[in-house]
Amino acid sequence: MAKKQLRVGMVGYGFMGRAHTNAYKQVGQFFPSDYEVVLQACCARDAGKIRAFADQWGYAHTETDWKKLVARPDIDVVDICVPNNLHAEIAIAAAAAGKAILCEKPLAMDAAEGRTMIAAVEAAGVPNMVWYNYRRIPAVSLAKRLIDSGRLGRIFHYRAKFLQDWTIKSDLPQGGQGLWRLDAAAAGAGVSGDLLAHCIDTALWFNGGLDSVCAMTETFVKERMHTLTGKMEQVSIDDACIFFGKFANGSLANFESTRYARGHKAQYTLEINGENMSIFWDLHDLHRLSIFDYKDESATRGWKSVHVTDNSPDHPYMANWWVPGLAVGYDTSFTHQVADFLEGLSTGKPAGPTFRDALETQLVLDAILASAKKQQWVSVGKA
Ligand code: SOE
Repeated sequence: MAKKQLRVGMVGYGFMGRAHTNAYKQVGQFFPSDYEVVLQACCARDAGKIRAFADQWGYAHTETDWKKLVARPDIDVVDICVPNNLHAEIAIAAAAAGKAILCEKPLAMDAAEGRTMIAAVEAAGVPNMVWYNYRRIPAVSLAKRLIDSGRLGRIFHYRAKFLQDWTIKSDLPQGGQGLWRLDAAAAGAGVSGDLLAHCIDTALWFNGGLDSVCAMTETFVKERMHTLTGKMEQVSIDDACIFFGKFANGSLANFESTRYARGHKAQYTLEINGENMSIFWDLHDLHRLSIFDYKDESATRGWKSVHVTDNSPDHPYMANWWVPGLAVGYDTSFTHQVADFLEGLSTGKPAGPTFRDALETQLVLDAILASAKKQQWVSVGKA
């Protein structure tokens, strides 16, 4: 039977543009579905750069104005992988044009802006999703299954950190390609929105809502040259953010993120401690899940390291890859996300996180920044 086409129009072509496009190219081979994903058009302001990207990755057409891309009748889904301050405008226009939307994280600059995006996609009735890709690392998805099975018992603690070191140099400019993450006008926030957003998304998915938070942020380098103005300008993003919190289920939260942890490139770790079981995961060893099961016999009880590479359905997504024992990587979390999105289109049961799901993370981010500013505990807003 002929497959339905899902014609992608991508806005942006940076690191995430490559990660998403790689997923679109892989998905049909490894996760066959009712849909054929077509790389129809990509868009960026620089005509030469976007042409080179299109040629390298196989997009049929290019545009230099996102409004023209969104208006194209030959596009079914708009993929937004541009700086955070552009998400809302593009998403709202794409929804009005009846396009499905896949939006990079975090959803918006803040929860208020996120709500306008939700109103737009829900009024238009268009499928929507946010690229919180780490949910779909097989070991992380397996952790979710274990938590949902109730085997952990009462949950006491949730702990996560995301450490990097790429902004330590004080002469690194802010603004422009890649470096927009250091410019508050483009990014909204620093490590909280960029890195902790991932940790928060996974935490809420695993352990339910956070009720209140108490945060501390720091900006270590106060001024940086702005690539676009050529002048030294104040840095207003959080370079580091640490927060505590209380989940609605009574468990305690402990989160940390920084781009100043020398030697750590992308160390995202999470741990959840329940009365019967603890689970630990580390992005630097992403196919392993560490599990301590108190119900194991006492003589041999201890932490075990499960290599989540069995090609049985017990190991999420792995049956579609290689033979047992052979790992897949970071890139495939995006492929899995597209596979789930397509399944959601086929079944009518949307895969998460939808824009509405991602609002929960945005509300926690708003509460963290407010708490750090006020130097007080803050209640997390309700969706
Ligand atoms: C920042 O360095 C970054 O690229 C984030 O923007 C991504 O979301 C994260 O997955 C890896 O680090």
